[in-house]
Amino acid sequence: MKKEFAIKGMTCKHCVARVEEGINSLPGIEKVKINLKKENGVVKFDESQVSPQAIADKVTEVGYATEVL
Ligand SMILES: [Cu+2]
Repeated sequence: MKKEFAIKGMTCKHCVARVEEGINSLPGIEKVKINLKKENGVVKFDESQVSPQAIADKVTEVGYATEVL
């Protein structure tokens, strides 16, 4: 399944990399596309292995406010 997340507080490509790495560390992640300008991320994942909430929790854990859209 594919979900979009609003991600607030990213200021540079390092922030993007941190969010990407965090999400990619979860099981079942297939594709992560983070957009700094739009302040969002689109994640494709296997919903039998990971939930949208778990992805949002990870983004929060690495330091950014997020919301599942
Ligand atoms: Cu940054």
